[in-house]
Formats: sequence, structure tokens, C-alpha cells
Amino acid sequence: MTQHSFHDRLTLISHPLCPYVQRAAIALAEKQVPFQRIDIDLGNKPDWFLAISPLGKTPVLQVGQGRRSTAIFESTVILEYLEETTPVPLYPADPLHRAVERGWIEIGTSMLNAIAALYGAADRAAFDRATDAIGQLAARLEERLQSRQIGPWFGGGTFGIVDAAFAPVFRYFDSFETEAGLRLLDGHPAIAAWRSDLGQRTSVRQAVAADYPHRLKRFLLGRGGVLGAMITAHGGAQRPAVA
Ligand SMILES: N[C@@H](CCC(=O)N[C@@H](CS)C(=O)NCC(=O)O)C(=O)O
Repeated sequence: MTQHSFHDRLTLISHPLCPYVQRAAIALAEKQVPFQRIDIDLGNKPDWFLAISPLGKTPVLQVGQGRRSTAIFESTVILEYLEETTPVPLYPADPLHRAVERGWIEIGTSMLNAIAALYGAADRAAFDRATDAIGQLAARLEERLQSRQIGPWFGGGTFGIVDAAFAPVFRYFDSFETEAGLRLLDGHPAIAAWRSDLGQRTSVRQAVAADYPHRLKRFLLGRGGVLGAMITAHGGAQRPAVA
């Protein structure tokens, strides 16, 4: 392993709500690697960001400073770079287990895509398709977690890379439940236990700012659609009647 030099300053180019950024932030925190985080406005991408991000997406990890810096894009690529260059392994040592966990990171990505389809759904049919997709993925995940010999983490007793990849997924469900009364993960006890442990982990808590729930609510309302309407209706139902 080429050790990452702690003199190579790391900068994580971020967005306050981006779940893919959170994967990298959690991995960096678990590895106790210092880094600077810069949030950008994805609705108005700065030129310097477009120059270093070929896909125009966060996260980007900038290694080094100024002209001598190198930009790495795509969250899974960033995770693998960190794994190869910093202490505290998050991937399993065995190649077979490593391959399986890479597959589960992709399941996390599929879940994020289904979540995006859910909050982007303009009509009930699209909304139902998205909840079906989430339900199918959750069923597979529940099965996998139940078949584990030991927990509390995905791979057993040590916090690992699938934990870092899934923690940002569950943040959405926290908001769906609180803000819309939408409970999509009920009936999955192993997911519930894992989700609760992840929610208490310091690296996970610190991957977003304190105003994250408020920002996410604003974002979801701004998308309009079926979920936005549910949030509005739920807020009205929750508000005490004014005498
Ligand atoms: N496959 C990418 C996905 C990253 C991604 O979708 N980032 C979103 C924000 S969470 C983004 O930058 N969207 C801006 C855009 O697509 O214009 C990864 O894993 O890093």
C-alpha cells in the first residue's frame, strides 16, 4: 500500500445534501484522515468546479494543492483511493468478500436511484413504481442482514465500507417518516437495528451539518410532486388546530 502522505492536503468538494459526498466524508472520518470540505451550489456550478469535475457531479476529492493537485471523481473511486492510501481498512481483506461488498455498495446506489425516482415522481403511478423498487431492494437487504452470523455492522463486528455507503441512504427514510409519515422500511427488523446503529455512529452524524433535515425538507418540497404534497399534507395534519 502506498501510504497517503498527510502532507497531501485533501479537499472534498461537496454539496450539503449529497449522499455520495457523505460516503467519502464517513470513510475519511473513520480513517481519521483530516480533510477540508467545500460546499458548492449544484444549481449554479462554479467554473473552477466544472474544470476539475468531468461529469459536473459531487463528490470530487482534490489531492494536493493548487496546480499540483489531482482531482478524483466518482464516490466509489474515491473510497477505493482512500482505502489504498490510508490506514484503517474499511474493505474486507479477502478478495471474495471485497467483491461481495462492492456489489452491496451498488445496491446502496440502486436504493439512492429509487429514492430519487420517489421524490421526483410527478404522479401516483411513478410514485408507486418507486416505492415498489425500494420495497424489493429492502427485502433483499433484510434477507442479507438476517443471514449474517454477527453484527452490528454489515460485515460483522467492524464498521466497514458498506456501512459508509448505506448510512446516507437511511437519512432519506428518516425524513420521509418525520416529514411525510411515509414508512417504507417497516417490517424489516434487521434493517431497523442496523439503521439505528448507523444513525448513532459519530462519523455518520458528522457527515452532514445540523441544518440537514431542514434543508432536505426544503429540497423535497421544492420538487413538488406526490411526495411534496404528502409533506405539505402531513405538516398540516401535525399542526395543532388554532382555536
Ligand atoms: N455516480 C456518482 C453520483 C454523484 C451524483 O449524482 N452527485 C449529484 C449530487 S448528490 C450531482 O452532483 N448532481 C449534479 C448533476 O448531476 O448535475 C458518484 O457515485 O459519485
